[in-house]
Amino acid sequence: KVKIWINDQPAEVPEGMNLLEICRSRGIEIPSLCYLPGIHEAGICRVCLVEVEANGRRSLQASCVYPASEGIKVYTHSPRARRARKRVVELLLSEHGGECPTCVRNLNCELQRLADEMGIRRVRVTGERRRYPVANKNPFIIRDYNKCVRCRRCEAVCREVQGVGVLGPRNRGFDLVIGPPFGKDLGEVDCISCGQCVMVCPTGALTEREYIDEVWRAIEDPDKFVVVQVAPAIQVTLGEAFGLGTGTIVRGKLAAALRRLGFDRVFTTELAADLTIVEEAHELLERLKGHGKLPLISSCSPGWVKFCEHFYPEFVDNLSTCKSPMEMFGALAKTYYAEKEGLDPQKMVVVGVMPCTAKKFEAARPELVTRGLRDVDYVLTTRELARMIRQAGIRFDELPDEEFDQPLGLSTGAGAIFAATGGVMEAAIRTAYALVEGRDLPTRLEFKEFRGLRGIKEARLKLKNQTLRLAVAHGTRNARRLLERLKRGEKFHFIEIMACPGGCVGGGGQPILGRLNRREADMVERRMQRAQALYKIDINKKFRRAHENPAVQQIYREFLGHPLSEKAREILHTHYTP
Ligand code: HC1
Repeated sequence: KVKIWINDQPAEVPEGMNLLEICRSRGIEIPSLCYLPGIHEAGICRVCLVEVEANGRRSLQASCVYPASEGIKVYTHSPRARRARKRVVELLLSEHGGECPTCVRNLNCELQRLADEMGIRRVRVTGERRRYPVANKNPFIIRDYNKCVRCRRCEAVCREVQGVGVLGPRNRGFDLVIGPPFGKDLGEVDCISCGQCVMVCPTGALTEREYIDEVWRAIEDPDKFVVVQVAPAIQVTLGEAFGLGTGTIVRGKLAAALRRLGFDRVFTTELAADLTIVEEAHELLERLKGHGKLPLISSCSPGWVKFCEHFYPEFVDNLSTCKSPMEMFGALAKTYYAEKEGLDPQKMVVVGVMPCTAKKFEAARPELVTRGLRDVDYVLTTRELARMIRQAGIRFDELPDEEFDQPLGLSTGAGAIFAATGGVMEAAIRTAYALVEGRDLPTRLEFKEFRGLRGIKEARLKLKNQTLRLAVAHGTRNARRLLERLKRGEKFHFIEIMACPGGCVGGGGQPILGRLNRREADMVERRMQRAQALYKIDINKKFRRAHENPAVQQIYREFLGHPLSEKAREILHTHYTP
C-alpha cells in the first residue's frame, strides 16, 4: 500500500493500481471512453485526464494508465483537468458524424453522454471531416466509420476476449480507421459475427444489421403467416431495455408484447432446445458406442461454429450434427406445424428473437435449409425487439403476463438454462443420465460444476460403467485454450462451447447499457444476475429434463418417430464443411 492524496484527502491505496480504478472505488467518477477494465487499458482517448502532482511537478495524466505511487497528489476535477477533458471530447465531436437524432444509439451513446456531462453546448473546433461509406455487405454487423471515435475497444475485445483479432488500425493520423484489414467487410474476413465488438462500441459505429422493417412488412402482409420464436435468454434480459433491473424475469410480458405486435403465433425456442437435447444426448450415446468422433462438441452457438470453421477446421467433424435450437424450430415450424395446421410453408415467415448477431449469419447459411425453404427468415436481436415494442407504443412494464402458444410454446427447465454457459451440458447430462440409468429413476438434476463464469469448467461424471470427461468453455478465447489442449492429446467425451462470454446471456445482441453509470453497467456482474434468473426459472418448472417435455414427446409421436430417425436426421440435423 502507498499513501496518496486525492483532491486533498489522504488515501491508502494499492501501489501500482491505476488512478481511475482507485477513484471509482472511492465514489469519484472520472469520465472515460477507451478504458475497458482488464481488457483495454491503453490511455488512448485521453478523456480520463486528471492532474497529478509528483516530484514537485503538476501535469495532466491519463488516469486509466497512471499507477499510484507514494506521495502523489491527484486532482480529479480541477479547472485544468475539466477544461482539458472538455477539449478532448470537443475534438472527438468535431470529427463525429453529428447525426444523433437518427442514430440507433441516440440517448444511449457514451460520447453523447460525455458531452452532456461536461456541459458541451457548442463544438468550438471545426475542421475537415472524412466521409466514409457505411460497410454493410454482410447479414450481421454494420460498421459506420463516420461514427467511430477510434477508442479501439472493439479491437481489444475481438483479440483479448474472443481470441479472433480481425479488427485493427488501418492508415495513420487523420486517416486512421479501426476495422478489418485491407478495407474489407466483416463478412469477408475471419469474423465470427459474435457481436462482442458491438457490445463495447461506445457510439453507433458498430450496430447489428436491422431487420425490423422486413418483419413489420411480413406482419402487415395478409398473405403471410408469421411465427415468432424467442430464445431463452430474452426472458431475463429484455426487461433491462425498459428500465427493469438486471435479471428481471419478463417471460409473461414478452409473450404478451409479441402477440400485440401482431405475430400470428408466439412460441419459444426453448421447445427446440429440449428437442436438441434429446437428439444430442442420443448422438452422444451413439458416439460413445464408437459411431462418430469424440469428443462430441455442441454446435448450437453459431459464433462458435464459425470460429471452429475458420480456426480449427480439424474439429468440424466433432461438432454435433444437431442444428441449433433456433434452426430446428424453424424447420419444424415449416414442416410439422405447417402440416398440423394446414398452412402453406411457402407463406410462412419464421422470425427468431435472439440475443445474438451471429444468429443472423446462421439464418442465412445455405446448410440450414429444409425442403427448399430457409428454416429461419429473419433474426431480431433483443435490442431490435425492444425498438419494435416502442414503435408499437406498447407500455411494456404495464403488460399482463401471458402464455406462449401451444404446442411449440411448451418447455422445460432444461431449455431455459441453455442460455447460460454450462446450461447445454447440464441439460444434456440430465437427459443422458435418464436414458442410461432408466427414465423413472430419480437421477441427479443439478450439475453445479458447470455453472458460473470460470472460463473453462471441467468435471468427470460416471455414466453407468463409464467415466465421462466433460468440459465447458465460453468466449472463443477460452475455446481456443481448450482446443489446444485437445490437440496436445487430452481426451474428453463431451464439450460445450458458447461463443459469447457467459453464454447467450452475454450475447452480442443484448441491451447495451451506455446510459447507465459505469458500476451498474458492469458486464460480468450482469451476466451472473441473468444466469441466476434462468436457474430460478428452471427450479420453478414442472418438468426439468428435456425429454419430459410433453410437446417434444408429441412431436416424436406425431411426426418424427424417434430420436435420430430418418426424418429427424432430414429435418433436425445438418453438416458443416471446413
Ligand atoms: Fe442461445 Fe440457443 S441458447 S444459442 O445461447 O442453443 O442466441 O438464448 O436461442 O438456437 O435455445 C442464442 C439463447 C438460443 C439456440 C437455444
